[in-house]
Amino acid sequence: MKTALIFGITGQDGSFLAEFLLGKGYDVHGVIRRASTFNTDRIDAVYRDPHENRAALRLHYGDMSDGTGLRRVIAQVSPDEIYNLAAQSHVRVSFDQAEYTADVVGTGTLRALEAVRDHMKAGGKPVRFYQAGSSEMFGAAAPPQNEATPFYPRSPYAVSKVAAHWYAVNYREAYGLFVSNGILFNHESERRGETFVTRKITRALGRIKLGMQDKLYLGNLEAKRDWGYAGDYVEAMWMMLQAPRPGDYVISTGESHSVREFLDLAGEYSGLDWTRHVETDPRYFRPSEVDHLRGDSSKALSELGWRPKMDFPKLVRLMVEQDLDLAQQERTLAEAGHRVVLRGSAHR
Ligand code: NAP
Ligand code: F7E
Repeated sequence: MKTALIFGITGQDGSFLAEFLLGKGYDVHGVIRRASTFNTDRIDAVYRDPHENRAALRLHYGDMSDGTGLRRVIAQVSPDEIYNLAAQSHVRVSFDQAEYTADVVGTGTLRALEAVRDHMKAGGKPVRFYQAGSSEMFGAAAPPQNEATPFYPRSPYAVSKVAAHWYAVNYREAYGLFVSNGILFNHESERRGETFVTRKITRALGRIKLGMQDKLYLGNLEAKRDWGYAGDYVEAMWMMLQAPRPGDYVISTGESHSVREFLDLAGEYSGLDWTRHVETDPRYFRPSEVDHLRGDSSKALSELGWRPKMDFPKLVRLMVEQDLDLAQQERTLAEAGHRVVLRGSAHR
């Protein structure tokens, strides 16, 4: 039985990956941040109280800004595989919190790699390391983007991911570590954070449909993204660590759509004319935007046998239906006198 350690297990991808690895019989350990409120919603369904069961999923406190803690967790868990998914992952927020983003995303990755290097040097068992890279690293480079496309990052987030990418490459070349970079294009799901544009849209349309909200404020509707499904993408992460050699892989659908096209389809599935509800708010514009991302993942297909399973219309439908259900639950609560807070538009 293999042991995996996931940094960022409470995030969208971390939760899908934890379920995927548990399904494969892994012992899964995850690092969570201390927060004043519970932050494990996405993994609660697979978490079992360790007092009651021999739990296959165990959680440890840690933070990418705290190298000592990361070392301690790695020594204690002695994992076969580490997945570094932890990040301040919001591009717009990274302009407001640039130093913090660099520390967690860039230097945080370096801390984890240093810990792995020392762990193995001290006689720990070999560790395979997955680094969560991003299509944002391509930024202004023209589509289609593949592993040979030069990076042209357009935000502090993207610059930090480029640093993390090159740290990973360097530790592979300098110390022979098994480190793979996934260069993942946008991937969404019913668990996507509610401040990313797809989920912000489907959450709002669900509430608008049920009469709980009237307006949705958005930024640039012309940006194009290559949107896939998170459940498909975590499988690619695992495949990279099962390959005979480490490498860097673009993971994408090969199709791009604008935010406007996402709205068209989501509006159609919700039975709403979105143009009557959406307004532009410049606070959601970015100081420097990424206009068009469309990936070419033929290397992942030929070397790993990976291809996406869910197409764009299915993804949009899944998110719309899920968020209509959620809105229905909220309305039921509201009608029963509970206070329901609609947060969507207050955030980036
Ligand atoms: P996400 O939902 O924002 O999750 C990020 C995770 O990182 C959460 O578990 C978060 O913990 C944790 N985290 C944040 N700051 C941390 C810190 N200082 N120390 C330890 N953990 C910290 O992101 P995601 O969509 O699952 O993405 C996973 C990874 O892939 C990220 O590295 C992201 O940048 C990258 N990526 C995502 C996409 C995409 O389209 N989703 C595409 C390319 C790359 P809390 O829950 O406590 O906040
Ligand atoms: O924006 C535009 C916005 O925030 C997509 C992260 O997972 O994927 C994600 O980064 C587009 C941008 O995702 C709003 O300007 C318009 O052009 O959903 P997003 P992102 O910036 O592409 C990459 C691959 C990552 O690695 C990141 O971690 O939509 N947009 N109006 C808006 N975006 C937001 N968030 N909110 C708006 O109101």
